[in-house]
Amino acid sequence: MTSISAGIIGTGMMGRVHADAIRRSGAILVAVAGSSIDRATDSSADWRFKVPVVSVEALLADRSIDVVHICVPNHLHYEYSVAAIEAGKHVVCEKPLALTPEQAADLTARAARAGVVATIPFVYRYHPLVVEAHSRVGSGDAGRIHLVHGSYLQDWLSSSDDENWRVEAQRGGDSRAFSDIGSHWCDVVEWVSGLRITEVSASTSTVFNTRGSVSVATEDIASVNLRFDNGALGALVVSQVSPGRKNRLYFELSGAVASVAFDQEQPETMWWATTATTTTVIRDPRFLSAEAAALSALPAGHPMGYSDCFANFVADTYRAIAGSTRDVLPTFSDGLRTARISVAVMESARSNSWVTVTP
Ligand code: SOE
Repeated sequence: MTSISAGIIGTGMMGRVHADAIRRSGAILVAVAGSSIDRATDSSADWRFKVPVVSVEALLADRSIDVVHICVPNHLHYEYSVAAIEAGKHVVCEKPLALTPEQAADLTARAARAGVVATIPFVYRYHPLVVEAHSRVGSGDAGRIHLVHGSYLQDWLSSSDDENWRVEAQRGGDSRAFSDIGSHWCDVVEWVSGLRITEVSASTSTVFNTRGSVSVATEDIASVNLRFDNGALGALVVSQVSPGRKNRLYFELSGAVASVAFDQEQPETMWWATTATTTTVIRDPRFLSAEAAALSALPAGHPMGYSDCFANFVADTYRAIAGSTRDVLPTFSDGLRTARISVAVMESARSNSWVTVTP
């Protein structure tokens, strides 16, 4: 996989995460670009390795670059993705794919027309035990799923002093907490269960109307009831103001035969239970499905985590560029899917009613 050359636009926290994953995949990180060369040089200085800093235009014009990773604030995702696709690049674009479902649909169509690989980092699919849950539920081991519930809680915006571009609707989009992290939860539960969310009934709350000097209209909390296409019910709580919860994505599925639960912050174990038995499944590749074992780069007892699932995702994107695509890979159409769910959630909160998610 060493023949792939990558460039990154964006030098914030996610730019750094992508840079690590690119290097771990064995690809060459050719250059990085940011909103200004000076700022990009400053912010990439702590990446622990030197990457040439260039302008966005120069990065897109560089014929040696096969794939562009877009890690800039949300309002720039559409513009840079269009430019990268027009430049003939494969694209990895951070989520949310765009600020509206219309833009997300347009990007999905453009990528398909151009025949480029276009992926979105719904990386939690790549925890080996999430793949194990997917494979057990997909084989029918849990029986028909009738309940899906959980939460995604963070605390990095718990104080009114906590500021970030994500809180501003202009740069982050109309939905913040749901779009930023609720989208991950919906993606992972739809993937694991094989079900589709058909309707949502949501309430949202903005705990701090101002943060520092910024006035905030985007939601800190979303509480969402769900209906799935097989008749299953669900419930999701999303919050970025839950002290002590750092990045806790938790889901639990109950089926006719078994239940399964996973906590992103404890990714070395998964809970699997029937009415007669309760099991803590350990990430030991010797006892997992072939698909889950394949993502388990380390033996049991050598903890894997967030950066490993991110590296698995980037390596899989590059495998697709090299011609072999696997079912797990989240593409722009998955970004479009979650954009449609986000819009339904926001509409439901506004109208105080159940809203159908565009299929
Ligand atoms: C910030 O909320 C953030 O970095 C998200 O943007 C990521 O997608 C999530 O994985 C961790 O939290």
